[in-house]
Parts: sequence; C-alpha cells; structure tokens
Amino acid sequence: MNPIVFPKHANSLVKKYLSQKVCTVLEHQKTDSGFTLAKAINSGLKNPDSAIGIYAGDAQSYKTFSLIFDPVISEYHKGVETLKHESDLTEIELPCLDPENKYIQSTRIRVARNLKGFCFPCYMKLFERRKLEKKILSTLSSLTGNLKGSYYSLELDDKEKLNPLKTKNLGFQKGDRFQDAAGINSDFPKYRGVYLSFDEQLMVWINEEDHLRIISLEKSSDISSVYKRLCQTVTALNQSLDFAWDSTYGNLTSCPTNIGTAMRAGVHIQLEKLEKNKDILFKLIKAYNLQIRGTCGEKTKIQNAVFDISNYQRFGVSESEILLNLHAGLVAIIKAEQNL
Ligand code: CIR
Repeated sequence: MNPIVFPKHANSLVKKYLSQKVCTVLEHQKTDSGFTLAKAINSGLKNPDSAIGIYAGDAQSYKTFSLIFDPVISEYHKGVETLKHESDLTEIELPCLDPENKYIQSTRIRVARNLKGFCFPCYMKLFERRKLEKKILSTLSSLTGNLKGSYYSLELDDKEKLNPLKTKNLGFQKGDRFQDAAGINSDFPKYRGVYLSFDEQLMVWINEEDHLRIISLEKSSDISSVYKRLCQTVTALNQSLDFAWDSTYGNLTSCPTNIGTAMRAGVHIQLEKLEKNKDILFKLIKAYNLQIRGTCGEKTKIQNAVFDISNYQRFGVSESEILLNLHAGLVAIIKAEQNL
C-alpha cells in the first residue's frame, strides 16, 4: 500500500486521528467482504475540505477499523464518553411550534437504515444493489393506510414525463464529490429510486448513501405528527427487513456522523431578522447542539433567509431526546426572531 499522505491544508477528523501507528495496524486489515482502510478513507484523501473523511463499506467496518472510527465518532458526537447506544422509537407529544406557519415552512425527520448481510452503498456490487432494491420494494408494497404509495425508479427519470422525480423535488440526486470518491455513485442511477406515499408525506429512498433513507415530512411545524408517521413506517418495515445494528454503535450507517439513532430531525424555517443578526442565531444553534444546512441541502447556500435547522448529534442520545432538544431550540430561535 502507498503511504497515506493527506494534503497539508486538509482538516478532517480522519486526518487528525490516523496516526502512522494506527495506519500500520489497520492497513493490512480487511472485513469479510474485503473492505479496506484505503477504501474507507478515499473520500477524505481526495477532498481536502472534508469535515470527517471516512465511510464504512459494511457493518463490520466499525469493528475492524475501530482504531480510526472510534476517535472520529467520539469527537463528532460531542459529549459521548463511552461508546454505547440505546434506541427508543416511541411516539412523543410536543406542543405545536408555529401554528400560523409564520416561520416554519416544513418539518422533516429521516432515519437511515442498512440491511444485515449486504455491503453498504460505497462498496456494493451491481448485483447486490439489484437484489436489495427488489427485497425492499417487496416490503414496501405491504405498507397500508396512509403509508401506501408508488415507487419511482431513478432509471426511469428521462423517459417518463409524469415521473414525480422530474416534476417534484424528491431530493434524491447523484451523490456529491465526497460521496463520489467514497464509491457511493457507482453504477448510478441503477437500482435506485424513491417510494412516495400517495399523500406525499412519506418517502423512502433506496440505495442512496444508505440502503434506506426513511423520510417523513409535512408542510407544517407539527413534529409529533411527522415523527408518528416515521415510527409507524420503521416498525412496519422492520417486521420483514433485518436492520444492521450494534449494541455499541446503534444503527450502522455509511457515514459515522449518522450512527446511533441515524436520525436527522429538522425544519425549514424563514428567519429574516436573524439572518441579519447571525451571531445571535449561531449562539442559539450552539447552545442547543443543532446544525444549520443550506436551503437545498448539505453544503448549499441559504436562500431567502430559509435555514435548514436540525439536530447535530445522532449518537449517544435517544430519538425522544433529539426531538425535545430540537423543539426547545426552535422555541428559543422563534422567540429571538420575534424580539428583534
Ligand atoms: C465530509 O467529510 O465532510 C463529508 N464526507 C460529509 C460528512 C457528513 N456530514 C456532516 O458532517 N454534516
């Protein structure tokens, strides 16, 4: 193996913790499916502006390469002293945040899940993607009531004029250069697609960064209702799909920022005054351990003062703690906007 040399200006967590000593121990290790350290860190090597810079190629990667994953996880998921995770998917009642929809345009909660026995998307072969899509589609077809919907393959995109992938923004796009270098885009767009419920409040992305991204969304600020739909879907799917899970790391995901709950709960919120007083907004974001993303997704710009605000931490906290904390943070942010 060539010596691993990160560009001088790279500032990723993987660079910080991949000492020569750790490298020497890990460079000849392989998971049972053949995933290596070189493959895991390729995204960080090719993209010096990576914040994290490492992806898991299968469930076993977290244990095989724990010498590098553990310190990265501990630093990203601040406050996690000993690695351990317990999950709790019980519904929760929270007061409505913005009943007149003055600030919050939409609420979205997603969880990532991967299936036991399959490599993760950055290391999947074409036949595995095909097998996985088929398996997940057969489970989705058993959803009932408001969870019923249709599947739109990304492969149909150019041919079908009425395909919602063309007419609506369902969010599933080819991965960015970070995901590309990790291998997540291989054979794109084959065997990828979006399941959309008829009421358009549930989406399931198949074969994106994780095998499944289960997304519940509403054009309201009703976190409890959005979460209830998510819990119903995850529970229903889990009856026939075996999710990759570990008692230390919780749900196992491609990116170590998502392990644990694998949940990102957030809103699109318009904050015209706070946009001009970003220091106040940033203080509140920090105080409540939240994160801001751009209007159109991670690493995009803020348009029209619309911020995507969500939980930062997904590991070492339970799902209900995430939601309570998000709710409290948004109450404080809306109050600050009103006071300006
Ligand atoms: C990076 O290392 O910057 C990318 N692989 C993306 C990491 C995941 N997202 C994040 O930290 N918010």
